[in-house]
Order: sequence, then structure tokens, then C-alpha cells
Amino acid sequence: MKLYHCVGARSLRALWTVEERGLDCELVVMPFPPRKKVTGWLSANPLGTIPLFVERDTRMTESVAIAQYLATGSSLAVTPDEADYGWYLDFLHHADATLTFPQTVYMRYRLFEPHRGLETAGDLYADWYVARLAKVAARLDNRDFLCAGRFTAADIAIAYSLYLSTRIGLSDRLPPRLAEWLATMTARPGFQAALAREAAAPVVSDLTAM
Ligand SMILES: N[C@@H](CCC(=O)N[C@@H](CS)C(=O)NCC(=O)O)C(=O)O
Repeated sequence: MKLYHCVGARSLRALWTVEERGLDCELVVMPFPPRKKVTGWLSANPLGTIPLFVERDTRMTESVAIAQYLATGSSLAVTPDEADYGWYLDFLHHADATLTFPQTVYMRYRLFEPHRGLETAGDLYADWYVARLAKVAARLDNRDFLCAGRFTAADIAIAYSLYLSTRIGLSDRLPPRLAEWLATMTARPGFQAALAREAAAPVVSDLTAM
């Protein structure tokens, strides 16, 4: 197994799952955005995005799908015979489709490309993100984990979305319960191991040399 990653990017969901499970997975850390900074990246992943996960003929580019794939067969997965299976699938998809997507619009137009004059659109998508935290906040009001009464890949997928907001200046917009929950998630040894691993890895900017 090989995971291509950029520090702090959505691929952290996959790396966190690797570390929670203690899986043997090679890690390639690249500068962001690899589309512009890594020779050979578009050959490896024609989308140009991060992550890319490779195992034999399987090549996956969706961070939540990779986390789900790596969780399968362990307690990190919720199985179809469990009562919370539907919740599990829903939160996995909710993580990127509803909670990460609006943050990327904010990042692009408020933080990375202010010269376009679309900062207001970015700010409106930050508001959109904050409003849509309501579902996770309600679910965690009386729970430690999103589903099945244990830590699962759904917690990884959603916690990364909240973690991203702390990296882009939106942490003060998290409801107190979600800030508290995120602190417990990021205190996990698996998450800390993922952070240590991404920080320690050499940064590769030419894949043709590998
Ligand atoms: N839905 C995909 C989105 C992948 C994605 O857009 N990744 C971002 C980084 S988190 C990226 O590569 N952006 C840089 C670019 O598009 O050049 C996922 O969850 O992995």
C-alpha cells in the first residue's frame, strides 16, 4: 500500500486510519499543490488532486473512500448488520460532500485568490459551512462517537473536516461541543502518530526520480 499525501490535506483521513490500524503503508509526502509543484504528479493522478492511494491495481482518489476501505474488517468499520450502518454511511459522505466542500470555496476565494475580488463568496461559504455543522452537533450532543458507540471511520472523516477549519482560521466558529469533541479526537494516539509521520517524512517533488 502506498499513500500520496500533503501535510494537512484531506489525505490525512487516510493516514490517520493507517495509524489507528497500525497498517504497513508507504507514505509519500509532497508539496502543496502537487498539481503545480510535483513533476510526474498528473501522470500518477490525472485529477491532479491529493490524495492518491495505491494497492496493486486499485487507485483511489477520494479521502473518505480510502479511510472506509482501510477501516473495512476492523472495529473502525460499521457493518450492514449493525443498527447504525445507515448513520455510518451518511456521516462518511457528509464529511466531504457537505462539510469540506464549502471550506474549500472559502479557502480559495478568501485566502488563496483574493485578487479575483470574490472574497464575499468565500465568506458566504464559510457561513454555509458553519450552518451545516448543526447535524453533527446534534448527533454529538449526548454521544462521544458518531455511530455504533465506538470510534469509527465516520469519526475520522468528520473530525478531519473540523480540523481543517481550525487550520484555516475558522476555529472560533465551531460550537463549543464540537471544539471539545475535536480535541478528544485529535488527542488520540492514532491522530498524533499521523501528524508525527507527516512532519517527519521527506518532501518529494519529483516522482520520476522514485
Ligand atoms: N473529494 C476529494 C477531494 C480531493 C481534493 O480536492 N483535494 C485537494 C486538497 S485537500 C486538492 O488536491 N487541491 C489542490 C488542487 O486541486 O490542485 C477527497 O475527499 O479526497
